[in-house]
Amino acid sequence: MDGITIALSKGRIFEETLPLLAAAGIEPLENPETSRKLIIPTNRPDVRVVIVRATDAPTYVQYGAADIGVAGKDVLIEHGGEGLYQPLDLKIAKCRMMVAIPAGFDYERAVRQGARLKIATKYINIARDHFAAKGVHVDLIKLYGSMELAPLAGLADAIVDLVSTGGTLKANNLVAVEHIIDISSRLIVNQAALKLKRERIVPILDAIAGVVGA
Ligand code: PRT
Ligand code: MG
Repeated sequence: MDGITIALSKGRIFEETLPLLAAAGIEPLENPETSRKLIIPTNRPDVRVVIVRATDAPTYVQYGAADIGVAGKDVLIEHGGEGLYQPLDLKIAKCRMMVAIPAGFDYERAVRQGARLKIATKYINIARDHFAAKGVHVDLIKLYGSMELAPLAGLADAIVDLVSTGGTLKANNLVAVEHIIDISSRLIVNQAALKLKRERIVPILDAIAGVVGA
């Protein structure tokens, strides 16, 4: 496609990216929460938005199926960032990657005693690096969602997950014991598209940089 394709996920990333696109003069013509369309036209005939799963945004941009996208730092670390230019921290969809345990589990003591811990997470790479740096032996159990359930159901001793308000941990009687990394979403750009469609992409990047204060 000769125009510009922007990959966004539904929910918080779409909502929080809207004002940034508006600053670049781009307005999607439909709301993905109510429309079932996966390709959404915008007020600019040469710009369209494709709706992808949050974890798939880097893949679409890496292979050039989208020129630009938005992805959480969590998703980018797990993906590896190959083929992606990451010019801007958009400072949206902010949260923290944490280790959490069931209330009452003496995590510090287990770590001190060199226990081998079972950790359930969607973020295998982040969790592996974190526990390796601490010298803690872990068995990582890959999950695709509802990590909070794992310690309650006896699947794991602890989880590595994102926390924003802390409400989900609290509702499930879990407590955060370690902060791994602060997370926000970044703009990602296909490196070849940036060269080939420079005169169209750079003004969009500049307008967004202007509103995020970069
Ligand atoms: O939901 P789905 O399975 O479709 O995909 P997804 O979870 O990957 O997408 P989405 O839209 O939920 O998240 C997109 C991005 O938003 C993530 O990649 C993060 O970078 C960012 N983000 C910011 C969050 C949160 N805050 C967040 N709180 N992503 C997930 N959560 C979840 C968290 O996993 C936990 O289950 O919300 C729950 C905790 O929230 P609190 O407010 O109760 O602490
Ligand atoms: Mg989600």
